[in-house]
This record gives sequence, C-alpha cells and structure tokens, in this order.
Amino acid sequence: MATITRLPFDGELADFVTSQPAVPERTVGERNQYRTIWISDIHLGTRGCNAGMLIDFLDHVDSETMYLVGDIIDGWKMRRKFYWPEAHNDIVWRLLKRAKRGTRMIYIPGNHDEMFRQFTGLHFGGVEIVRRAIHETADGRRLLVLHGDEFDAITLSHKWLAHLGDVAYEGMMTLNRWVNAWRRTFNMPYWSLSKHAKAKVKNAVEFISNFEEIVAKAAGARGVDGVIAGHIHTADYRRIDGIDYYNDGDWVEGCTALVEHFDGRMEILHWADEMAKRDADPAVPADRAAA
Ligand SMILES: [Mn+2]
Repeated sequence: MATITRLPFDGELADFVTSQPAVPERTVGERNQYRTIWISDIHLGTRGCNAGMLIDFLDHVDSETMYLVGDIIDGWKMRRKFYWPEAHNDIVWRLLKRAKRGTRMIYIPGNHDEMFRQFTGLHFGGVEIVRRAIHETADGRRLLVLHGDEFDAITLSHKWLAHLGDVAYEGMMTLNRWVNAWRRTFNMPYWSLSKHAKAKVKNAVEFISNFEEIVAKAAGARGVDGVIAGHIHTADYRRIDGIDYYNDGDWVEGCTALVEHFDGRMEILHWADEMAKRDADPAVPADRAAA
C-alpha cells in the first residue's frame, strides 16, 4: 500500500472519504448504470476544469468499472500557481467514494499528472494505478486503454498539441468560461467554443485525425481490437483500418465521457446535451438535492 502524501488535502485518505463533500451527493440508486465509464483530462487544480458539470455527471452515473484516463490533476499548473477550490476536493472525494463502494477504479496517469506514474502497480484508497490497460468489452473485444501523450514525439510536428497549455489555448479557455457564465445568466445551455473552433481550423482537424490514425495503428500492431485514449481533448469514435478508435474527450470544455453499456455497446456522452435533455423533461426532477 502506498501512502500518497502529495495530494493537496490534509489528513488521511480514509478520513477524507468519511467526511462530507461541500456539494451533497445525489442518491446512488437513481443513477444510470453502465458496465464501464472512461473519463480523462479533468485538469483539477486549474480554472479550466469544469468541476460543476463533472460533479453533476458523477452524481448521475455509476458503473462496475471506471477508468481515469490521465490528466486528472494538473501538476504543471499547480507548481506555478496553487489553485484548489472546494469543488475540486468534491471530485476527488466522489472518485474515492466510488472505489470504496465497490467500483473497480483504474487510474492511468497522463503527462500533466505524471508524478503519479512513479506509483504504477500500486493501489491507494482502492484505486489501481497502471501505465496502460487492456479492457475486455461485454461483446468480447480487447481494447487498449492509454492516455495518449506517448505519441507526442510523433505528432508534435503538428501545431495544435504544442498549443495545448500555452497562452493562446488558455486565452481561449478563459473566453470559453466568460461566454458560458454569460450564457448561464440568460439560462442558455453550455456551449463549447473550442469544439466549434477546432472543427473549423484546418491544422487542428489535420492534427486530430493524424493523432487518431497513429494511435489506431499502434493498437493494431499490438494485436488488440481497438484503443481508448484521452489527451487531445476531442471525444470521438472512428473505425480506422479495422481498429476501433475511441477518445473520451475532456472536462475542460468538451465535458464528455465514454461509456460501455452492458451489451458492449459504446457511447460518447456529451454532458451538456444530457443536462439540457434533463432540464427539458418535466418528468425528471431538476432539483439535484432531491436526495
Ligand atoms: Mn495529456
């Protein structure tokens, strides 16, 4: 058992999980059940992290297995400027609580939380830390699960990824937050700026498809049926040369997750859309505190 002393909260993990989160949890029995859930690129410790929507997501879904596919905590940003609001604690609390309730939690650190890679092979608070994993779906496919930064050396000649984390990208994320704060004021649904920008910028489109093809090819070479990655903040499913490529997206602005249903069917959940559907359906109480 490894004791993680670097987590930015005081006391033991066990004490932390028996404490109460600032935002009360929604009743566990009312959640949508999936066989597996993949989320990544949460970037806790940064203002970009969309903690409110992620808390809402975590309180509406459950699964037998959950993969945290990297960049969960942003160690790079925290070294420069410490930022850790209560909502970020609430997310760590919910993830650890899930493990305690019996969800198999598998954590694959990414490049922004690479400090956790030294704990590969260990467990903490019921969470297994691995470098990559093979997931077997209910319909018998073998999928390689990895963060995706291992392909940076090949894809970095393309501009888009080099800009992740730089001034232009952070400026865009700030603009995204302002636009959405303004939209919330007028009761308008969440809108992703970079999702629209990425679709229009030719270099970004080329970079994304290039990354997808390189990752799928590497998976094919390892003899698996498909691959699940994060890292490029772009949720997607494509079939590339007989390989299923999935990306679970991010919780900075896309706010997406990949889920596996009990029959092995895969689905990308765009959480802004799911929340809008819920708000439009009067049969579902909008009040999350109903519990
Ligand atoms: Mn990454």
